[in-house]
Amino acid sequence: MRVLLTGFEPFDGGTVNPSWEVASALARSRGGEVSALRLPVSFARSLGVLYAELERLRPQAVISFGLASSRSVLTPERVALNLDEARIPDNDGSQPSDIPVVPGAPAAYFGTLSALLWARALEKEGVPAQVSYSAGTYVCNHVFFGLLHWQASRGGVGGFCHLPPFETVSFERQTAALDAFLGDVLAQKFKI
Ligand code: PCA
Repeated sequence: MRVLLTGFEPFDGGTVNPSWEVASALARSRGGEVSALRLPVSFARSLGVLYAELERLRPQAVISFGLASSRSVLTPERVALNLDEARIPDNDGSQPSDIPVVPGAPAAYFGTLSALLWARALEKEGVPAQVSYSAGTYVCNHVFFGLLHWQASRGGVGGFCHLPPFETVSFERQTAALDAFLGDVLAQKFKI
């Protein structure tokens, strides 16, 4: 089974984005069927980069990560909204307001990798986790919605997890817990 992990470049003045650190570390240690893709924090460019890799790789599962700097636990996301509403400019200086991610697409999609089982699996590995019912309306939600929209017609399952800063939950703890979850996904424990 091919699994694609995605993380983001730094944004909002940050120098490191934990989502890319974790995604790339997981892909490095697993290798083979697991690969990682770094996405720009850009409303205009992120989905083009993602879609090119999805076409090339045709992964059965895509697991995406983003930083939620104000959260203190790992939060698998339940839902993606068809809405861009940027509180701050993206890395291109663009700040869309009240526009759809994909015009004419449904108002929302549910993630197709169970956020509930994901959160439970992470807690079992000893990291704090909680299902989130809003991925926000910034670039993370944009990518999650775009991913689920692509998969709705072409197949594959998609999940998104917001990660807290490493000062709150260390790189080692986040990576170890997510690696165990990835093992469950690869062992097809999630009906993929
Ligand atoms: N977090 C932002 C975008 C990139 C990232 O890592 C978000 O939550 O939308």
